[in-house]
Amino acid sequence: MGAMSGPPCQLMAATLRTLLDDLRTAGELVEVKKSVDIRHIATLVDQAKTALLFRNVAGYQMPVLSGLIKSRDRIAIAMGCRFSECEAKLRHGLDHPLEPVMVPRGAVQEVVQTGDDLDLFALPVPLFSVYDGGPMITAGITLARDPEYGLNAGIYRFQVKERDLTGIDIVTPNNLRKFAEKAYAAGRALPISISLGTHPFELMAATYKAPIGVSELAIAGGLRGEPVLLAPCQTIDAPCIADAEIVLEAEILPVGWTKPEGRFGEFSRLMGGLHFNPQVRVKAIAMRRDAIYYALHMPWENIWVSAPIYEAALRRVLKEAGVQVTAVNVTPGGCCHWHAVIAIRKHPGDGKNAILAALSVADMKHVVIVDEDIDVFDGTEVEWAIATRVQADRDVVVTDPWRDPDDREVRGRRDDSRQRSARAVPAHHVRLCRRDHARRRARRR
Ligand SMILES: [Mn+2]
Repeated sequence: MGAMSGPPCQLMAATLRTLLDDLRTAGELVEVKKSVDIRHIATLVDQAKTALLFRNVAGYQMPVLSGLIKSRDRIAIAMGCRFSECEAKLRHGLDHPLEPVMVPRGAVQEVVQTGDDLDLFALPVPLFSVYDGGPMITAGITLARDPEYGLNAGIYRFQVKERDLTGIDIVTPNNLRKFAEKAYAAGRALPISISLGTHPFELMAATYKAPIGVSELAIAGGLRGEPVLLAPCQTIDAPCIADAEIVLEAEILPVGWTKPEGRFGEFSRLMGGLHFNPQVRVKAIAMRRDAIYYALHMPWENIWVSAPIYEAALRRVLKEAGVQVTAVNVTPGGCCHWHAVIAIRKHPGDGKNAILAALSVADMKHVVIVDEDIDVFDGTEVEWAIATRVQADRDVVVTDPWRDPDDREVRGRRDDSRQRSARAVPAHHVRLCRRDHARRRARRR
C-alpha cells in the first residue's frame, strides 16, 4: 500500500483521548479513583451504565479503560452521529477510502521497551470470564503486510502466555490467517504490529472484513475524513498506528496451528472451546509515557461496531437483488451477528427473495422481513407483524445447510476439528422464527 510521508508527530483529529473527553462531557464515562483489584474489573464493567476508567489498579502502574463502546449511545458518540446513521457513515467511508499516511515517529513511541525491560505481565490485562484460559488482549488492531496483498488490519485476540509470548486466535478463515499460512509454508515468521487504544474509527474499519487486497485502514481514513497516521515499528518491518496508546511489535512464529489457546467467553455470551493456534513472540512494547490500557470487554462490547457493518452489507446485497429496503436492524439479541429484521417496500415475491439474499451475508442465521410500516427497532412491533401477517406453512423459508462458522470444514485444522466433532452441528438451519436449542446446549458445554 502506498503510504505517503508526512510531517513528524502530527496528531489525528480524533484519538482515544479526545473520545474520553467527549464521553466525560456526555456523562458516559466514570473515573474510578480508588484502588481496584484487576479480578473485579470485568464484573464492574458488566454492571456499569457508563464506560469506566480505572485510575488505580492494584499492583499495576497503568490505568485500565473498559466498556468504552459497550452501548449504542457510546458508539454513536464515537462515530459523531446518531446510531441509526452509523451505517450510512460507514458506507461513506467504504465509498471514499483514504490511504494512510506514514509519519517518522508516533505519539505511541514515547517509551519503547525491549529485551529484559519487556514484560507483558506488567500490562493490566483483565480476565473477562471465570473459565477463560488466561488473560486475553482483546482490542489490538493487528497490522501485517503481504508482498502480494498489501496491508491488512484486523482485530484478533492474544492470550498472554509468557513475559514476551502470546497466542493469536486466527483459527477461523481470515485475511491474516492467509498471510500467516503463506509465511508458515515458507518457514518464516510473519511480522505484525498490535495497536491498542486507538479511536473506534479504526476498530470499526478493522472489524469490517475488507476483501483481501483492500486496506481496512483506508476505510478508517474514509470514516474519519482524514488519513490514518502510521509510524514504522522499531524492531519489525511493519507499521503501527501512530496515535495508539500501546503497540506490541511482534511476529507470528512459524509453528503452525499447534498451540492450545483459550477457552474464552465469546461475544455470543457462550463459552468457546479450546482453539489450536500459532504463537506470537513480542519483540518490543511501545507506549505513551502515560499510556492507558484499553480492555475491550467481552462479551458484548464489540457487537456495536459489528451492527453497522452487517447493516451496510445487507443493504448492498438486497439492492443487488432488486429489493427496496427502508430499514435494517441487526439485533443485539442475535449478538449483532446472526439476526436481522429488514423492512422493505414490497413487490410480489420480494419477501422470499429478500430472505435468500440476506442469508448470504456473513453468518446470518435468522432473517425477518417486514413491511415498511413496521419499526424494525421495536421488538413488540416486529412480533406483532409475525403474529398477524405470517402463516408459517406458507411464509417461512427453511434452507438446506450451508456454510456455518462451526462447520468442521470451515474451522479447518485437525486439532480443532477433533474438538468440534464432539459437538452437535445441526443438520438443518431453521432460518426463521425457530430457535436452535440443540446448538445452544452444545455451545454451553
Ligand atoms: Mn482484511
